[in-house]
Amino acid sequence: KPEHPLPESVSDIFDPQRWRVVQGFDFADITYHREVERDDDGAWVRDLPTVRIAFNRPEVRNAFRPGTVDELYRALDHARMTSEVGCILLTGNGPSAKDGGHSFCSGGDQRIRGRDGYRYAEGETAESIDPARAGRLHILEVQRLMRTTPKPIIAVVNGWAAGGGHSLHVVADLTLASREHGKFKQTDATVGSFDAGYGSALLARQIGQKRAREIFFAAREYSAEQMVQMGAVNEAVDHDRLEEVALEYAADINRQSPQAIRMLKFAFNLADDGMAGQQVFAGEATRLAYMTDEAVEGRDAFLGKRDPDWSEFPRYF
Ligand code: S0N
Repeated sequence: KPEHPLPESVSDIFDPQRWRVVQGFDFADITYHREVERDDDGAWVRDLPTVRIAFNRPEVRNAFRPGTVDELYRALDHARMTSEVGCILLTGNGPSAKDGGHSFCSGGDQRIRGRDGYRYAEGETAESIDPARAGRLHILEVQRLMRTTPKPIIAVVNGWAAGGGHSLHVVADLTLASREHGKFKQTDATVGSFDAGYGSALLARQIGQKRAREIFFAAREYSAEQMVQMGAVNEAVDHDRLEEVALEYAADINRQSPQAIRMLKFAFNLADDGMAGQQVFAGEATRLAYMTDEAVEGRDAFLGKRDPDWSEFPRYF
């Protein structure tokens, strides 16, 4: 039986009894936990199907720098490829030890954004930086991975969702937000950036053009309750119960057929993702088709150098 000691607490609403650290990673800017069942002494009993990925830079309202985005991508991809995982919670650790502020994510770390378009890691200069990597807005790759991961992702907004952090909640499949500390503000235009992809266009699909334009153009602050009323957030939850309620949503999702959830997620994405969305949905349809006797007959006929015999397979109508 593997030993999974109780993890260190990483946020005010994190219950170490319900999680273990996912091993094999050495993350600096995020944390990655797997839901577990433990006995009364805190000993690990078994893994459960939900994972928790969290920004871990509360002193800068969980802003992401290039290394944060690399880590986020790796954790998400690991969750995507772990068959037993059914649902992913994306959240922020904290509150900040400096001033007690709560944050989900405040987007790109503005301190490392150079006038030359580069994003600098600590210690890098214009001379030392690899130009091929330096200008990448690879948070957009994370957004695409969130869309193509065949498992629901729940944004658990425990504090500020601002700028690129606001976009991540938009891209997530569901959003739950702290009634007391969940705050939403699309600051892109304030700092001269603009998520002209999912962050804006998908938001307009979700809540309508007028509201989405208001959020981006005026950069006002909204509460969790206001976002629920607009249809951008599923539920505003008492702060103390936020992760518990998120795990309840995840448990409901995990009780459903994985195949049905996968097909539904990709069906919801299809129209907005255009031909790329069609491709992802079609890939799943092909996977299912390959499991039928009809498809096996096609393969066997080719390998047997004979004509396929379709006579046993009805033309469903
Ligand atoms: C979130 C806000 C509204 C919270 O306000 P509050 O509670 O008054 O806290 P502050 O005192 O403002 O903040 C506390 C400390 O945290 C630092 N900080 C906060 N956000 C960031 C940030 N995004 N980058 C760097 N530092 C941040 C504050 O400076 C403060 O530090 P101290 O205590 O030392 O003074 C408020 O903080 C706010 O508006 N934050 C900025 C939100 C924002 O505009 N984000 C960027 C928006 N654009 C994007 O995200 C696009 C993507 C992007 O930019 C990007 C993506 C990947 C790679 C690079 C980039 C890039 O282009 O840079």
